[in-house]
Amino acid sequence: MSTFLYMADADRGRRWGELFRRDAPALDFRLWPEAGDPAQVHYLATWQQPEQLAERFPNLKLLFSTGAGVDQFDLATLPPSVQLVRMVEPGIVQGMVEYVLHAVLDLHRDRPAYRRLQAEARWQPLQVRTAAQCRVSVLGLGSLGEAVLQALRGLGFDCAGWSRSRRHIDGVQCFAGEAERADFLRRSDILVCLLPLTDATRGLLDSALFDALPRGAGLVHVGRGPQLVSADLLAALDDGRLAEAVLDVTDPEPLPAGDPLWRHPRVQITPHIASVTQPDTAAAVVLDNLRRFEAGLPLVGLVDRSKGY
Ligand code: NDP
Ligand code: OXD
Repeated sequence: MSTFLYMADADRGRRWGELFRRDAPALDFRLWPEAGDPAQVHYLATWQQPEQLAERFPNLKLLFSTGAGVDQFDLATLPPSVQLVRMVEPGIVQGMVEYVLHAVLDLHRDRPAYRRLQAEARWQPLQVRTAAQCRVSVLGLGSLGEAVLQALRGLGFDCAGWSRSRRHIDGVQCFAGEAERADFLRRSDILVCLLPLTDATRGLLDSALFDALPRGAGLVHVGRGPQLVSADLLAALDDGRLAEAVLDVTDPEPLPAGDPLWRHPRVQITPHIASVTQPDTAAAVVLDNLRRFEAGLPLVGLVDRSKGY
């Protein structure tokens, strides 16, 4: 009998267990540390790559990330026989859509400025613009970026997206690759980062990128902390190149109490909660992937090791 080992948050894991026992009773679902016979562990779901994975689980076939990102895995040390699958499930998509819509609307409707005005008991209307007058741009057109753009488009924002390869999304101006990056940035009143962390995206949100945005742009960063050069962000906020920043991810995490980002009046921080995998929808997607694997069909969310995401 194959074992499916769940090695992440125990509360959510218990719910995965109920669903697996109900929908895949032939599978031996186990919650870490009750791993059973390690040689029977064919499937593993985890957020962090366990040390000595190959030695501990010599017959592992599929490794599921319990998150959408896989930068926490060391792809070089994963045996070639193990396929890595990231989380592509409706619950995590919905959470991200909610977070980004909230952040974009907050910036678009000048809520940070009104909070500052209220703190001074000042009644001062600012110019009201409609969504159609606000150009929102998303870095990354994957499962999350595309869903976010469709929701923003539904609210009437003027939308664009940027990816490595050419994508087509109805009603969204799609840009691709380095050659089109400057044009993309130039039309970004609010820039949302939803890129995976790779060598190519580390440090991408830096002074040069902020220079390429319209003066006074807003930033919503929900990708990964190391994509942002914090000192460059603080400088851009201080000299007015950027107006506001909403950061859900930082480097390091947790952000140390003394970090100047915490106290900057134009920075809003949340502790990497933009979106979280939801057990019910995630378990259904993983079970479907197991059936696909058995049938030799392509897996949903299979990581391309050559690209790193
Ligand atoms: P996907 O892998 O589905 O999509 C990634 C997108 O980024 C693709 O469009 C890809 O281009 C593009 N991309 C990657 N590298 C580059 C590059 N160098 N230049 C231009 N475009 C690039 O990822 P998801 O949408 O599922 O998730 C995105 C990220 O969101 C995750 O990796 C994670 O870091 C973050 N995340 C954050 C959460 C939070 O709570 N803050 C929660 C969940 C995820 P192409 O289409 O050409 O391949
Ligand atoms: C994820 C995350 O990648 O939580 O799912 O950031």
